[in-house]
Amino acid sequence: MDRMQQTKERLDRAGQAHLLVGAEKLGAPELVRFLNEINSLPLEDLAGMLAQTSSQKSRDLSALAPPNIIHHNAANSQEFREVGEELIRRAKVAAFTVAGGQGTRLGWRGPKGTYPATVVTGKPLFRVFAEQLLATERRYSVRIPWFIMTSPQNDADTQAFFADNNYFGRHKQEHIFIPQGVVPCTDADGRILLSDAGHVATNPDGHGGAIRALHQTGALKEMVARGITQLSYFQVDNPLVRVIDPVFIGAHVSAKGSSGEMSSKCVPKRNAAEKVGVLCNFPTPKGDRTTVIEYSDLPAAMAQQRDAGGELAFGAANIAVHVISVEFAQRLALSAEIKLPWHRAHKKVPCFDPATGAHTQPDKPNAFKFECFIFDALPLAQSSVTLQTTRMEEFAPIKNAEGEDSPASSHRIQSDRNGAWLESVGVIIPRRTDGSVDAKIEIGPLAALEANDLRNRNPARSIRRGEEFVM
Ligand code: UD2
Repeated sequence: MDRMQQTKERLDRAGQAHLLVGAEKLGAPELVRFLNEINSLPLEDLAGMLAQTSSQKSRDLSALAPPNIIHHNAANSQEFREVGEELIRRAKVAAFTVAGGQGTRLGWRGPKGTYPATVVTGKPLFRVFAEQLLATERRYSVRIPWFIMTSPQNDADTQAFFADNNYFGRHKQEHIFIPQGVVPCTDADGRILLSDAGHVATNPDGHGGAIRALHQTGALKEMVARGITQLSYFQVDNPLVRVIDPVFIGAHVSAKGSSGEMSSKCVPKRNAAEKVGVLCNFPTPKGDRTTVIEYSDLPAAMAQQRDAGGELAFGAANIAVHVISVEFAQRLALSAEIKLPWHRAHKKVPCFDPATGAHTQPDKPNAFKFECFIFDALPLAQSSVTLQTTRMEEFAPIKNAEGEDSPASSHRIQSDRNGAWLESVGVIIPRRTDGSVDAKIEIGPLAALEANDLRNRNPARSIRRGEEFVM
């Protein structure tokens, strides 16, 4: 049977026969490409994805409780640090960045990791992370592999950016790019949409697609072969993330009962309305588990609920920084029973009607996009730690062009953090009446990975109001 016939039958079975309407008008190479594209899609899963996502809103949240949070203090930090450092030194830890998102809110045309993020010199996000890795490699005399999840849309541009920048001075072979999968966008009836003649409208399958991508690209096998046991997972949008944090890694492997399978960092929510997921605890027959409730799913009454101390009861913001054990990732990837759930969002997706040849630029949502979220793996983890940190130290994401979580807000937090680090070694820092730092201060990872690293550098001086300062 030829490829066309095979595809037709598969589409018929999946109720998607409309995709081939007008396909006879495509040239031979376009048709081959189109058939390959269709055949690479998870067509058989679509009905299940639709059914599962239509019943999602009925999730019962009444048993949720605030999470058990570990707070840093001098004693446990040192203990965790020693455990984490030992693993880093023994080359057991890899970095893992999810960078396959479309970055539409920021309006940046290239991959988000190429965005100039730092306060004075405008270092791209990827450089900030690479320099942290380089500094960590030097400190522990080790090589740290960096797995970077891209999407089919931005993989080539991402890889070219690393090559053009000579891998930021790190060994080329320590960069492993893994393109994530895509899923088709559908209309309200579950019919797959075309973006153009011979092109299916698709989107990357969410950061939860990381587990599939790690497995299908052979990255998990490679980790096992290299003896890596822990993945330090972070999003591409946060220039203050600690790429490899020995304290967090140590806390994760010291989880009660057994070594942690998947752990998280959190910061206190800015206010009840902040658009972040919150970490929660919920009881299961197997004991308490951790979960993340996305802001859009948290009822307003719960979002505003206060505890006895007046703090938000559900106020542990998920900053999307995790340590994931390789063994757990393997279990998720290989088990037929455990699958991350799909979520769907109603979005505006430009599309093409092969019957009329018309392109539509919708002005209201016309399509469903499907995604999996990595934090849905948390409830599947048998052991998990939630470590609280502060927004100023570790969370200044760049998501929107303006307002909250924008380059401007990120710059303010970066200067506040860097100012506080310098103050801790005696530098005089100008502050506004609201306490924020009144200067633009940048400290590169090669100068300091944390405040303590400034002790030997003796930057003894003061910074003037409005000054741009880089080290
Ligand atoms: C995410 C969390 C939110 C909060 C916040 C913290 C979700 C759904 N929500 O919000 O709860 O914790 O982060 O900063 O995650 N990505 C891919 N492939 C994809 C989609 C996304 O690699 O298919 C990456 C993307 O490049 C980015 C990260 O995942 O690094 C976050 O994606 P997002 O912008 O969709 O999530 P956001 O910021 O709405």
